[in-house]
Amino acid sequence: MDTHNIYIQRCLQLAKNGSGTCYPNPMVGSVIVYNNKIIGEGWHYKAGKPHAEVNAIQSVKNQSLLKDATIYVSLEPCSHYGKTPPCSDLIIEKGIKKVVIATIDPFAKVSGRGIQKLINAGCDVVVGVLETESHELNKRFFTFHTKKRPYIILKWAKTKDGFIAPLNTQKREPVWITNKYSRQLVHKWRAEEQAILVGNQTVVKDNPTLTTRDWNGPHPIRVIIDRFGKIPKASNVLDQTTQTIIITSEEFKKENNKNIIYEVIDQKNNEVDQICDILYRYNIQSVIIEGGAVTINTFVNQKIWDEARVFEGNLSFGMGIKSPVINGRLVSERKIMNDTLKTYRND
Ligand code: AOF
Ligand code: ZN
Repeated sequence: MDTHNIYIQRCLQLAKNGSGTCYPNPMVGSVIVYNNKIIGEGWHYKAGKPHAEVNAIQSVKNQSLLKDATIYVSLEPCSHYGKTPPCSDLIIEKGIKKVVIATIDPFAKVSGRGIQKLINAGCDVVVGVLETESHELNKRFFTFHTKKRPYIILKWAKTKDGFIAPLNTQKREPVWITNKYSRQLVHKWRAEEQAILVGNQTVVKDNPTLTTRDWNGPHPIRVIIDRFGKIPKASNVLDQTTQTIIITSEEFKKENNKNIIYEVIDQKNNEVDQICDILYRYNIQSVIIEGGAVTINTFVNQKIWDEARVFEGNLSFGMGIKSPVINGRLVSERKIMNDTLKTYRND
């Protein structure tokens, strides 16, 4: 393996220490190498706290070595005064002359400016080492900043005979297709994303809570598409226990109250675009869409999704609502007891 790859690999590994704490900032790691030895390491732990490069530089005991060292970082060093001062200034000030970067920062205030500052100061800059891996690590952050919409994960469960739900269930509770282990995994997934979105029919038929009650993690923001004011007042999603956004039409908009906000879309413009714009406005970097068929198909038909996680349970319905069909790249397949989980990417 190329030495640059080895050190960037280490940056990516360090970056993951910020998982779950550094949001909405990306996970970033940095190492400082002198004479083929790592003399300093750091990562970005929390938004508002020092960036990876600052921590790596501070960790070097003999600061006089810095001027002959190389700094590796998994994201372009920043050039702006955000919650912290620019990392590219610090690198220049410390006299570090070689900088190896995995990828450009997609954040508009930085994007290329950090690299330009370093080059202008006479640094030798290499960009693009393990770029794909670095994008993958921060797939939500990159999608949010480059596509101006959240990273979209579609999730559904289908029966052996290809149905997502039975026809006309009268009861206001879900019919479980998958086993309890798969269902717990979904709660873990919910804790990993910033928002969870469903359509009104899922709320009407299943009365879901859309929380992470089977997992120890934060609840995502609930987003309900209810253009025609169909969801009953007593729905669990209206219990005000966690932040909820109801996307509706002007005529069905209600007064906002504790934890429930109404957002309006119109009939004239594209529905998916309007939903994405609202989520972007709330700085939601990722959303898991859990149904139902109509909502998932709306995103699938417009090809606006990034990842699909599809369970196949052991049950058959004989008839029912057909599972969505996607045209994506199968990236993994595994068993969860008697369920099969397939993951697809839309790239
Ligand atoms: C870096 N190194 O470790 C990270 C960077 O509000 P601030 O000051 O924390 O800046 C946040 C932005 O800085 C964030 O959106 C992203 O563009 C960049 N993150 N940059 O040089 C780091 N985490
Ligand atoms: Zn920075």
